[in-house]
Amino acid sequence: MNRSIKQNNQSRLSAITTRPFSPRGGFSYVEVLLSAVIISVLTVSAIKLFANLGRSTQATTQADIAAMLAVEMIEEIKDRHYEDPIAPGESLGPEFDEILPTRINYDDIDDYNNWSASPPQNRFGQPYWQYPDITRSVVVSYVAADDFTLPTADDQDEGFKEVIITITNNNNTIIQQRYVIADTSATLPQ
Ligand SMILES: [Ca+2]
Ligand SMILES: [Ca+2]
Repeated sequence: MNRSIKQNNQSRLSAITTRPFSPRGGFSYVEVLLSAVIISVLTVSAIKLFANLGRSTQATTQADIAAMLAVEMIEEIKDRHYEDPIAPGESLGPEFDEILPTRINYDDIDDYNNWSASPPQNRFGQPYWQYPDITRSVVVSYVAADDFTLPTADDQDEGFKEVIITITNNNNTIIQQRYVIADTSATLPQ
């Protein structure tokens, strides 16, 4: 405590207590009481701070898990063909022989359209039991070549598929990620 503050405190305290400030530098009764209040206020603040930090850490962890699940899914999807190699031009979704409880037979991007699993599972159908309340969903659609924000007319394929991956926890969306994947097999006009 510097001298000016000490002097200010002394004059203020002397107005509310009959006990004089100790000239030897010791705490008067009121000063100790004030310190106790300050310590107690600080303690309460610290408790609130740690409580908030706890919530923040939980939210961060959940966001991290959601981001990880979304990245895992898009990594898997972008490794698939743009179109089904056996039945190109079919409607969006898995082909007849690919409809299983798992994604094991998915071989093109739009096979993932309307895929959803809770808890999320890997490609082979192994559930991630550590995330029982989390749902991972995918929607695939065609977007216009000249404006990726617009769907194509009549689900025409203009060479771009939009993939939206949504991660929810008890129906609350944690993250939603949108990707546009181009048909790199398409030949450019000469
Ligand atoms: Ca397919
Ligand atoms: Ca397909």
